Amino acid sequence: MKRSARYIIPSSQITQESAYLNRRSFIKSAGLAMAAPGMLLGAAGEVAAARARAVDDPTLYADIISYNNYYEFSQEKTAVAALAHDLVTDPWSVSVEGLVKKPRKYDIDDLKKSFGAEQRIYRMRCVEGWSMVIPWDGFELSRLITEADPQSEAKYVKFTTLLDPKQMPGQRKSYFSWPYVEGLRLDEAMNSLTLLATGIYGKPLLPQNGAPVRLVVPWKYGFKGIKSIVKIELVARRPVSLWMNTSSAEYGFYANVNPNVDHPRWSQRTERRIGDLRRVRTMMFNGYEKEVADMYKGMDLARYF
Ligand SMILES: Nc1nc2c(c(=O)[nH]1)N[C@H]1C(S)=C(S)[C@@H](COP(=O)(O)O)O[C@H]1N2
Ligand SMILES: [Mo]
Repeated sequence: MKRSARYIIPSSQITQESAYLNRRSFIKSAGLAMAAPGMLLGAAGEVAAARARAVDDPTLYADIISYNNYYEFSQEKTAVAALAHDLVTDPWSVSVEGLVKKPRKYDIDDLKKSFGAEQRIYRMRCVEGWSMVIPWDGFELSRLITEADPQSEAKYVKFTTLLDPKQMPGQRKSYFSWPYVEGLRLDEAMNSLTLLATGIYGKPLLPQNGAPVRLVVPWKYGFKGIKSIVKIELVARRPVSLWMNTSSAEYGFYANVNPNVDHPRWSQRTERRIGDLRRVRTMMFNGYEKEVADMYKGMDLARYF
């Protein structure tokens, strides 16, 4: 697996286990053991090491695959994995269409083969106030869009999840306007942080995480990360997402992580990292301000929420 150095959170390692071991050897080799003598020995040392763990260490794989938002299956996070277990993700195709010169329908295996995968460790902040740090495997969406060769009128990208009420029990309820739809401005879609993910921790995506391919936009609230994508369309007009349709006063098109703009029903100042007890401060653009703030220059972020 290729690893790209640029967007890896500096303090993070691949697994919790190796993170722990690496830190021990780092502490030893850097001669820091004197500063924290308890860290290298015994139960007290384990506790101290756990405390020293940076807040940006990756979330345990077990948590990433068992605590999910995927309303097509259930609104109960811990019920999703079992209900999604048998989702058929192969054969699967993703069509790239709309205002492009080279529309194409990719078979999922072709898509993976053509674009490969690199690892990117990103924070994910759900609009509900919890977060994870996920080591994704995927590729930059910009490469797929470039391949499709957008026409000049293309200004937005619209994404659509599989519609299949037979497999997706949540879609048999009409409370939401299925299928799940999301959208990005074309420049957001072309930003090098934006990924199409096909794996986590080096393993193929599981259905509960959006197999076989899902969107990852780390500076936006998690709901923008649409799962199990079947269609990517270049369009001229701003798409209306499922969440905008459901409650336009609560969920806007942009959904940029912003601790200064409250959700109408709760504050967005802090978040709870799954696996940690205490809440931490939520960062502007989820900590990716340097990479993305330019795209929103001059915009009133409370209005375009
Ligand atoms: N199709 C679809 N995509 C979806 C959702 C959903 O219900 N349906 N939930 C979103 C929300 S609210 C979040 S926080 C993330 C959760 O991703 P995860 O379960 O892989 O952590 O997926 C997003 N993508
Ligand atoms: Mo979410």
